[in-house]
Amino acid sequence: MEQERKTIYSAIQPTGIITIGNYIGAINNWVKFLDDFNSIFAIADLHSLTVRQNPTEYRQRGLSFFAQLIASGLDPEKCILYFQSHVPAHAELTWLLNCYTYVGEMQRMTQFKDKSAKNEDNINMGLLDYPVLMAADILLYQSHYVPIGIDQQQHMEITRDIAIRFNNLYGDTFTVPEGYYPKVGAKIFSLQDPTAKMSKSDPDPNGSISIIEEPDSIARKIRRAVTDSETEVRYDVENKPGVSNLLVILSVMSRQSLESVIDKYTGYSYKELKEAVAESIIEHFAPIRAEYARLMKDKAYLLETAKEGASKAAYLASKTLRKVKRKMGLVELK
Ligand code: AQP
Repeated sequence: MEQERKTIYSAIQPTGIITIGNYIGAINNWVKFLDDFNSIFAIADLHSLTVRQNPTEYRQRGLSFFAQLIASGLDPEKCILYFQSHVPAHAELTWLLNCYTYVGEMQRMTQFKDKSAKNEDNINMGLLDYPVLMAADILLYQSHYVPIGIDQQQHMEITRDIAIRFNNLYGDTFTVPEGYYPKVGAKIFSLQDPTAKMSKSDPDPNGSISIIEEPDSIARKIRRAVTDSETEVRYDVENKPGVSNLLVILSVMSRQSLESVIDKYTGYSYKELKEAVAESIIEHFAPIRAEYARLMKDKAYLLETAKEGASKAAYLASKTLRKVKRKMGLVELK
């Protein structure tokens, strides 16, 4: 029975804060999959080295993110949860796949262009190669589905291209994965600029909310959220992106369909909507905040869990890596 289960894989970079955007677009779906899939989740700590990190903060943030994922419901008994840097196969497969990926393809990636513009003095090879590392992450585990936000769709497509290209050359080697995007909340927008993605590393703290944020701060940020010059609530993504974003957040946070939230709040004042949104976020994350605080007091448990996760991931990854090397004609040691 166990062998028939499909595999899901996803990861999060330990930069900035885990936002309600990351939660709604990705983590919330990871949790829903746990019981029915072989589930593998990583802290993508090699990916975020493409941007300069302060080592002391980076180490602390890595562990904090790990605890936030467990607190969000990623029970390590039900999934493999690990740090990407603890499984060397990711870097190794990246090199091998680099030889099947074209520079032009990488230069065309929107994220590469955006991040190059933001880091003009540090357009490093890692930034260009980021999608190949992501392809290696996913393909190492023969993943069927990758639950992610819509911002990662382009990288998902290149992952599929690389897998298909390799399979065409060498015969079936990789499962060709599919992106899985939530029907509601695939892209949560900044509270300060509702046309831009809510971002983990937004320098404006009022644009995003962390999943472990203090209730007072959540209420304040929602009160200040940018809407428009009208006064009544209406769902209209084109003309009222701020209000529509709040309705989407309310729907996921209160575990109600978007339709029923729209039905209920259409015609309400912005103040009333904002109060309901703030309350729903505070309520949704209260148990997660409490569990996070508890976990952070038990560093030994976190490190032991990370070690066990890495060892399970490394075992699976090594099987794919051996297969890839064999197909490519690298000499095997018995
Ligand atoms: N605003 C969002 N709405 C829905 N899903 C989102 N995701 C990210 N932002 C939103 C999804 O969260 C997962 C982890 O993404 P990531 O680690 O690449 O982080 P990020 O938030 O996308 O990072 P930023 O904002 O670009 O900041 P940096 O990289 O500078 O730290 C992914 O599944 C993503 O789709």
